[in-house]
Amino acid sequence: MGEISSVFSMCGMCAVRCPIRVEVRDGEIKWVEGNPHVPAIAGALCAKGSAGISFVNDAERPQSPMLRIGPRGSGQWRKITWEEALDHVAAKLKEITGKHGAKAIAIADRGGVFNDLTASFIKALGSPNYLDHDDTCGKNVNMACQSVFGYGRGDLVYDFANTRHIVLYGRNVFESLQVGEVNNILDALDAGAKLTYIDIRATVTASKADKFLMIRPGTDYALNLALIHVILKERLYDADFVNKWVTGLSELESFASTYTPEWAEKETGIPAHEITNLARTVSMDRPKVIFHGGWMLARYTDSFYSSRSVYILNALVGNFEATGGLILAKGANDAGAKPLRSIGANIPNAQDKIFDAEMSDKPLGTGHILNLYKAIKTGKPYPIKAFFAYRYDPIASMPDPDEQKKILDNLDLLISIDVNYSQTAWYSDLILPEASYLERSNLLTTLKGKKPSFVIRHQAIQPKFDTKPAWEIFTLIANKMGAGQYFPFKSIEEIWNYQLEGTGVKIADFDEKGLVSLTNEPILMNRDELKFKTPSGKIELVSQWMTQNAFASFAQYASPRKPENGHFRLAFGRSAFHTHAQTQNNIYLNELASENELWINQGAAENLGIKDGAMVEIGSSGYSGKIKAKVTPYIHPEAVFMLHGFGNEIPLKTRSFQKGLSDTRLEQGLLGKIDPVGGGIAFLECMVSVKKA
Ligand SMILES: Nc1nc2c(c(=O)[nH]1)N[C@H]1C(S)=C(S)[C@@H](COP(=O)(O)OP(=O)(O)OC[C@H]3O[C@@H](n4cnc5c(=O)[nH]c(N)nc54)[C@H](O)[C@@H]3O)O[C@H]1N2
Ligand SMILES: Nc1nc2c(c(=O)[nH]1)N[C@H]1C(S)=C(S)[C@@H](COP(=O)(O)OP(=O)(O)OC[C@H]3O[C@@H](n4cnc5c(=O)[nH]c(N)nc54)[C@H](O)[C@@H]3O)O[C@H]1N2
Ligand code: SF4
Ligand SMILES: [Mo]
Repeated sequence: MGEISSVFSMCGMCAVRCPIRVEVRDGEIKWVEGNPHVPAIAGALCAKGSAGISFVNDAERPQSPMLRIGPRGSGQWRKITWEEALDHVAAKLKEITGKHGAKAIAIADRGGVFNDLTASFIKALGSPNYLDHDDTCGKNVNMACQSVFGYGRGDLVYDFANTRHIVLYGRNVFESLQVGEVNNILDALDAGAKLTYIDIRATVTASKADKFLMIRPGTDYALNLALIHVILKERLYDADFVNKWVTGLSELESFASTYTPEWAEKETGIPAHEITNLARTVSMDRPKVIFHGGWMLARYTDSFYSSRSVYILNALVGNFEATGGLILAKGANDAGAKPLRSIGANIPNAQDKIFDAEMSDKPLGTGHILNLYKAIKTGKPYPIKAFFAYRYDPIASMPDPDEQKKILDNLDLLISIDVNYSQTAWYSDLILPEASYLERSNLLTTLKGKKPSFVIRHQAIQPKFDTKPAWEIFTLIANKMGAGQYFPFKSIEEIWNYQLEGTGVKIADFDEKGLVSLTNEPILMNRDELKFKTPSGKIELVSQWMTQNAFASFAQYASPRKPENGHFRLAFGRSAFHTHAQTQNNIYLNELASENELWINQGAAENLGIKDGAMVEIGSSGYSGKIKAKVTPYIHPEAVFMLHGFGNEIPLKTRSFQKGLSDTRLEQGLLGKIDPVGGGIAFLECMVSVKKA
């Protein structure tokens, strides 16, 4: 038996990418744990991270390039070599660009710290059409944050470890989890911080909260308007901070004047005294207070404004760049270091504009996935004929899969680059299988935060199957397409050296800990010299950016629709055991949670004669399916809830095939329903019928 070697890398079982340490012997993974050198991780992994070894060894994932030989979605494939696959891609792309130009190619990925590769690749092909998945995740929150602070959601980090009061709106931190964040929050709670949790149902996070407030679905905006009302009326805000850094306070004051706690009680179901009390309690702890709007506020048609109200509350308690508050994530420049060089640094920008640059009725920003679908469907403003879904599964992550497939049928080429048979891969013309995260290296990246560092995902073992890392797949395609000068790399080490040029850091510097810290001390701006990326350089309660785009900065509250009798609003979310729709087939995780069930309020269930554990039929215009009921007092009577990602329709994934029910199938007719300002998809505007099966 050979020696055990230790490799530092990054987990890939979800998009959090926790730093890990991997033990390898004789080319096999023997052990994976959280990187012990990272204090917030300290060796810890979640269940999904621990199941990573079984993912690597799982044969129920694509093992070589696969070319579709039957109709789309038929599951008829031919295994081909990489050479054949690349020739096929190049031939098809050349045919398409010959007719329609390079702009007929689009690529979408899940976004995140490695997207320099994807964005540079599409630029090298001469197309402006790169987009990420954010319209299905945090887009409204992101846009709301930008409108207030000028910074995006991802530019700010939460200093949980040092805070005094955490207010979470459906941010289920202990199940929809990030290991480091969980540890920091637990430490803060041990040190006496308070946790207020607002959700339509009692989650694990609710069970750890000092105060759980069950809210009527879709009414968080009403709650926040009342909190703002009390904070302004009682002058509870941080006057020094606000006077110095916030503009538009008097406009906010007159806007919020009628939104009293008593009014909000009728909307939200949360007693007025609880609202007043929350406003007063957080004010005593400011600025060490965090209002976290999570992602789930971002699922209704007014979510931009409810998210905006969360950031306004953060501004009023003056927590920006304060210990225990919201901190601007610092990068290499802030640490006085040279940033990693972008792969695309020397690639000229495409001459054409992105597909929705000039579309009318557009939400803030560009690169909206539903606008891409519009272009694919109508050929306007110009035809999009080739689409790469890289690390992205739109068919599983957006409403109404059948409607999506009809739109995608307008493409001449649909390629999925994935580690799984995703729903989108299954409908593609070609699957290019990426090596799993333990079998490959990635580009280096910067972990921004109070203490920025460069981090590495380092290959631990050789690929088990005929798969390749993304950097190599994109390099090979670029070469076949005559754009090889922009991707001249022969190995990942060449890429790393290119990225590190001028930084003074060497590849070997990552060996000891898996990361290279760029500072010893946390970097905080002087609170007297703050900078905001808004046009005025201040926190803008009345946003110039929104005004320029013809959107109001404050929107009157509109009460969400109440479901009819026997109907409920369909809510969804995650468990600690699964990542979206991608892990249900994992041997271990499947054992932990193999099906989803329908949470339904006890009183509502009694009215319908539904018993706990009995099968129920859930229906939604023309589609219906059955799962078990979980009857509980701990969910609001207007809503039912199920875990996302179940109801797999791909027979090759035998463990999860047809287990549980898919929430996206129930979201009939919702493709196209968005928040008109932020652009996020309004998944929760979905009403379903429920009856005994
Ligand atoms: N284990 C695990 N962790 C994950 C992920 C994963 O797939 N698995 N995914 C990651 C990603 S991409 C994301 S975006 C995050 C998501 O993180 P979160 O947004 O924290 O988690 P979710 O589970 O999606 O849903 C949160 C909650 O919103 C509640 N909710 C629904 N409607 C309302 C409402 O009107 N008001 C309020 N206040 N609450 C409401 C739901 O009941 C649910 O409990 O999780 C991340 N972490
Ligand atoms: N109905 C409903 N819809 C939802 C949600 C919901 O809860 N309910 N959640 C929403 C949210 S918050 C999000 S973030 C999105 C998530 O949906 P997506 O944005 O599609 O993201 P993921 O499902 O995390 O991953 C996409 C694909 O990446 C693949 N993948 C994973 N690791 C790798 C890798 O290393 N390399 C490559 N090439 N591929 C990899 C996975 O197999 C998967 O097919 O869905 C959104 N849509
Ligand atoms: S949260 Fe869990 S699955 Fe996600 S990266 Fe961290 S250890 Fe891996
Ligand atoms: Mo997400």
